[in-house]
Amino acid sequence: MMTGTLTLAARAAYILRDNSTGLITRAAPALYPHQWSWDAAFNAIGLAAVDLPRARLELDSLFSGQWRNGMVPHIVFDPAADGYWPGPGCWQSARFSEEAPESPATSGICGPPVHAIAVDRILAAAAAAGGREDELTRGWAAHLYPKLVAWHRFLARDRADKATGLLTLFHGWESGTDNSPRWDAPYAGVVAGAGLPAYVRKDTAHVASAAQRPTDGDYDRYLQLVEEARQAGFDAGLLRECGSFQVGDVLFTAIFAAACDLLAGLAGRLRKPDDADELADYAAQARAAVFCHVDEATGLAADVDLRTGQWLRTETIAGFAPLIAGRMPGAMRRRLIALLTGPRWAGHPGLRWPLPPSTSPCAPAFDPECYWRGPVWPVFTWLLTWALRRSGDTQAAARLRDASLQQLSDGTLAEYYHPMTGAPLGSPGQSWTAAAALDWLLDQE
Ligand code: 2M8
Repeated sequence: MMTGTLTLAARAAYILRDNSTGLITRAAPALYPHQWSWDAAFNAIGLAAVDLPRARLELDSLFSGQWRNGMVPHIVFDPAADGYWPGPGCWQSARFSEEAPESPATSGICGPPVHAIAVDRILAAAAAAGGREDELTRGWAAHLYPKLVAWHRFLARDRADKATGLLTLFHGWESGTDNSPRWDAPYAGVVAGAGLPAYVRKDTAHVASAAQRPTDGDYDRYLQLVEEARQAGFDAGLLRECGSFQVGDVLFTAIFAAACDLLAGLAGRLRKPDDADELADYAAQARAAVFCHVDEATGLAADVDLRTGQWLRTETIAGFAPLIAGRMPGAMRRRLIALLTGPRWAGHPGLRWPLPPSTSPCAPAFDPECYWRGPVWPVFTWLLTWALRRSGDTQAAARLRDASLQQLSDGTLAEYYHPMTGAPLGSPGQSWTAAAALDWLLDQE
């Protein structure tokens, strides 16, 4: 291992320790002082490389916020933290839904279901460590397993859209790619009502330039959707009737497919054959839905605006969803990898490093500085390397990992990066970026 590599690993481990409250890992030191659902899973993956007990604790504390209906909320709030808006007082989830726990306070929507991927990585790290840690971790996974199954059942029951098979989201935040241009058309139909309570944004105070964050108009619509969700008691049935934002998300569905495969494997090892069959069935249905939404013209998967039936064809990173779902037909896989490494994506000549930006530089909506509209997100690069390795494309995965480690070598471990200049953007010391770096650097496989 080179000294630079060791230094970066130490820096990443330091960031994860510094962002810890002792119970949870804050998604970022100031911008996001609470626990986010998919951040927690990625953080647990990074932690597994250095501290297995903390990796387990990370998911345990997240699942302490699980709702009675199985939903894992997109934020579990730290009562001691301040400085984030919209906080628990805005959501008031337990007041509007009997499904929500009184404590800890949580948001009322969910996030991408990457948790079974994290459990799989933690189990692998524990198996490599062997001995007592391995035994403890296997016991822990058996204990967490029913909660994971309840989460997956919630998604299959409440969120699978009957017409498309895609999982339905009622807020762009549920996708994790908040202001991505993939949602521009459906958001155009969200009208911020006159009765919207006055609010003060806090996020822009924590970044170098407000241009790196969503606009005030975006936030009005975000808040409008929170208001709608509260009025519907966060109930999917009601939101399907009246929600002004309803999309079938190919990336979320693909993540669900991959996570169901892994959870089915765990069910098998725990001798729960009926669960294993049920989960394998969810995986097959989700995967088929993703593959059915690959657009012949672009080769990318397209989300669907469920209120209009319109396919959303903007070239965003979510279009690579079939790679994440895995087990795609060979021709689809080859086309996607050629696209990913080609001039519309990681092979674009203007890029600082050959890494796929969140929106193609060739798309009219591309904005290299603004959040999910163009910058490179290292955690997403990690997800792609994980998927490529899973499908046996180890060389493509290694090239992305190496380029990403170059990108991270200044030690900022930022939330996202300018694709052309390589400048760090958003929050410095973002936990999931540190976690991705650690997993890449200390990977034993
Ligand atoms: C971002 O989202 C939050 C809202 O949930 C925000 O902007 O305030 C997204 O990047 C999301 O994917 C991520 O989980 C969260 C914390 O890192 O930040």
